[in-house]
Amino acid sequence: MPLVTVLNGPNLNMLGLRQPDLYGPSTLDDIEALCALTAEKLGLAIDFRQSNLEGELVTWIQECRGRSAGIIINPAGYTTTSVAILDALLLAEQPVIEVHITNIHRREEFRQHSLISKVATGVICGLGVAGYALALRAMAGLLAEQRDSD
Ligand code: DHK
Repeated sequence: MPLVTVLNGPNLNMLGLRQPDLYGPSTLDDIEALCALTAEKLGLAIDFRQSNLEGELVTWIQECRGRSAGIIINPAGYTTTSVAILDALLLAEQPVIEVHITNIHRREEFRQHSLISKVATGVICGLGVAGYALALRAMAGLLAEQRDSD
């Protein structure tokens, strides 16, 4: 089964408590369960992780090279600032889907300019935690296309 790495950036471990009016009531454990169920239906394996540390995320992305088939990432607060995460994603050489729970384009201006989008095949934002399941579906399609063209 192709392995998809699902990475979550800072403060996403606080979902459920964090501004539920914006981010909704689901916890990160709920999102992991949703991803596990969705991946199983799609015939994908997942490695689901969260870190508050930029360097740890960079190391995990480096480890994806040659290990996983695709990366789904909610870079959270590192979206607009992390050249290090951008560079790591570039060298992973696999499809990247960027997810945001909220619609960052309806929020403060400083949230709207994603560096990560420069390397993302696609971006899903504003659809709540369902965005993770949608990203997995899209990733299954991308990986199937890749397999067909090999
Ligand atoms: C999550 C965060 O932590 C914010 O820093 C982003 C994103 C938005 C989200 O919608 O999932 O600006």
